[in-house]
Amino acid sequence: MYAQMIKSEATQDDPEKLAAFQARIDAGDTIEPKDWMPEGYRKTLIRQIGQHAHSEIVGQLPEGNWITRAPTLERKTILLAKVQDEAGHGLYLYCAAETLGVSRDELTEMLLDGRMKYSSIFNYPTLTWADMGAVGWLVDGAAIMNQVPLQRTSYGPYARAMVRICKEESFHQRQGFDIMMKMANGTAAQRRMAQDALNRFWYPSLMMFGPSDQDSVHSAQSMKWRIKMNSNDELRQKFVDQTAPQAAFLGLTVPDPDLCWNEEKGGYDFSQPDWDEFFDVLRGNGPCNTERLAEQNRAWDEGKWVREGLMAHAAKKNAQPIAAE
Ligand code: BYC
Repeated sequence: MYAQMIKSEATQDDPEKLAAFQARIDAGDTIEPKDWMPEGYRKTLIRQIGQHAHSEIVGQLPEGNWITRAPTLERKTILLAKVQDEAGHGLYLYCAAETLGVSRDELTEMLLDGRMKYSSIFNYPTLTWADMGAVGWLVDGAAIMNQVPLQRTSYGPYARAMVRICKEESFHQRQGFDIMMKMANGTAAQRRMAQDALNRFWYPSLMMFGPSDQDSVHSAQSMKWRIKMNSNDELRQKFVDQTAPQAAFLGLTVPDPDLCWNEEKGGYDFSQPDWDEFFDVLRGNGPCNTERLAEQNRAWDEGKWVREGLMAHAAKKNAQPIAAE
């Protein structure tokens, strides 16, 4: 739907303005909210930043699931802080999207009624404590791989939000790897849990980078506008190259019999995820889609009185005459 809208509106832009805009992008300029921009550029940013913000918010659910069951007080406080960080990332990103003329409420409503997406990864359940390790190590690891280049994206508010997010995500990845180290070097039962978590999260993590380049609808235009800095397959390859040696260091086996170092290309060969499963999850048929959206809707409905109270308070305050000095 967005793709269609973007295409039709992009053609309505003045060709001279479009050429000048593209020249700015090609010269490495940063685009700021009040600058002229093609309607397609604005809409693509709203889609991508909004989807990213929603991912941060929905991403709190699988980890929030383990806050009350973390094995030690230290692990509990660290996990609590991580989940709070994700909420913060959502806020930075919603603020960046708001500079494009869409309100946070509008974005939230589009998430809640299914018009906007969030990352496929969060439709998978977190079944054991080892999953907290796998999520930090693999999911945050994949997020960083995608987000570090986005610090140089062409839209200023998005690039600046990404700088702060990346700093925090790096810490998240380390805490996940730390949990995996503890489990992988623990008892036989802990090692089994660590391996099981890797088995379940490996392919869903590869899916986070989006469909293969040949099936990616938006990559070509987004890369031309520097909204995306790399293609989906490029980032997936970098992720596998970084993560496979880490799995070996943990003494765990990546659940891919075809994974092997290819000297000639200077990277690993690996099996692709099941793309039918990926598109099915996007259509709403993943293991947790219904549960995640129901939870977001419940939180939104239950928070209504708070939002209304705050708005009424703000309106009353603004209506008060300013006291004379
Ligand atoms: N999940 O043309 P394509 C995180 C959709 S988590 C769901 O390649 P694009 C976190 C795509 O939207 C990470 N949908 O699209 C970590 C499009 O559908 P629409 C969040 C996906 O946009 C730990 C269609 O498939 N990060 O931060 O060029 C804890 C065709 O794809 C997915 C970001 O969002 C997917 N995995 O590339 C908490 C980073 N992949 O919209 C939180 C910013 C594809 O036409 N986003 N689709 O209906 C991006 O870099 C890009 O949007 C993507 C997709 C690489 C994800």
